[in-house]
Formats: sequence, structure tokens, C-alpha cells
Amino acid sequence: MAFISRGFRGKRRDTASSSRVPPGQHTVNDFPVLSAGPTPRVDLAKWTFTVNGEIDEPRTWTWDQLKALPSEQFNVDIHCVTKWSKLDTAWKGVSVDTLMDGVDTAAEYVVAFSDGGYTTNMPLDEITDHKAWVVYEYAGAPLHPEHGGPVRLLVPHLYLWKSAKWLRGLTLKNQDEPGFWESNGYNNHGDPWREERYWGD
Ligand SMILES: Nc1nc2c(c(=O)[nH]1)N[C@H]1C(S)=C(S)[C@@H](COP(=O)(O)O)O[C@H]1N2
Ligand SMILES: [Mo]
Repeated sequence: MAFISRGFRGKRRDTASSSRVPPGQHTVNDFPVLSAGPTPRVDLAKWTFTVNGEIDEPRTWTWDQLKALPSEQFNVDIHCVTKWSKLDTAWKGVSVDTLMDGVDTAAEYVVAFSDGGYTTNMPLDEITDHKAWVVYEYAGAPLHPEHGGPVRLLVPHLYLWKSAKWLRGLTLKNQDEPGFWESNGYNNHGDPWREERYWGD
């Protein structure tokens, strides 16, 4: 009985994971680091997180204020355009919906901006409605600086370059404005299930 149920679970897991890996991707167990520049040094006493742009009054949180917001713990699969996917990664952070709660904006686009100058753009509705988080813990520990600590954006339904590390804020925009990689050949949208890897895909 135990043998049968173990075998059954194993088979189901394999089926489930292959259907969770987008075309052209393979799974990894480690967590590769991909950064276009050096890991910034961050002083949390001076750190702030800001939502600005097409908004009546910019909203700013200190580190303590961000940590005091309602948080969520969740597991998601992540997909890098360099073809690795990592299943069931465990995160803790604040939903973008929480940061946008009560914000009245006509903006349809957003640019995420980071310490070090990295930017990435998305339609605003790709990061609202339970689709994106500002995360500060990975696997039960503070997010390692190499992976974007103190906080990174996490947009698991798009390729991982949209998940800006060392995130400092979101700029709401009326017009779409390509970010760092989107200006350097990556696709503007980046849906792994459609293999939107490069400009023109
Ligand atoms: N600020 C910043 N965020 C970034 C990057 C970067 O270079 N700088 N690289 C992006 C790319 S291309 C990828 S694949 C992921 C990698 O995240 P990881 O290093 O935690 O695996 O971060 C994304 N976010
Ligand atoms: Mo990447």
C-alpha cells in the first residue's frame, strides 16, 4: 500500500512538473545569480520604497513601514530567459495590490526602478490582481543581496528579468517605456509560455 501510494505520488509529481516547465526551459535545483552590474550596498536606515509618476501624491515607505504592511507567503515557479526554471520557490513579501491600495491612477504602464539604475517595464495590469509582489524573504531567510535583497520585485508569470532586484520603487506611466533589457534586445513583454524572449519573438 505504501509502495503503491509512493509510486503514484512520484508519477503525478513528474507529470505536474513537466506541465509546469515552459517551452525551451529546463529545471534547476540551485539558484543561479544573474546581475548586469555589481550588488549595491544598501543602508536600511536611509532606504525608502516609492510609488511615483502618474499619481496625485507619491507614496513612500521606510524599511520599517514596508515590513509592517500585511505580507503574504507563497510558492511560485520562476523562469529565466537563459532557459532555467526553478519550481516551487518560497517567498515572503507585500503584494503590489497592497502598495496600490486606494491609488487612483489613469496610468496603464509601470517602470520598476532599482538601486544601480536597472529598470524594467510592464503594463500595470501585469503586476496587479495577485500577480506580483515586493519580496524580502526567500526560503525563510532575508533575501540575499545577490538575489536582490533587501527587496526585489517578483513577477513570476513573466521571465525573471522583469523581477527587478534591489527594487526602490514603481513609476506609474501613461506611456510604455522600455527598461534596461527591453532596450537591449529582450522582448518587451516576456511571457515564458509564449517564448517571448527577444525583441520580435
Ligand atoms: N536590479 C537588477 N535586477 C535584475 C537584474 C539586474 O541585473 N539588476 N537581472 C535580471 C535578470 S536578467 C534575471 S534573470 C534575474 C536574476 O535573478 P537572480 O540573480 O536572483 O537569479 O534578475 C533580474 N533582475
Ligand atoms: Mo535574465
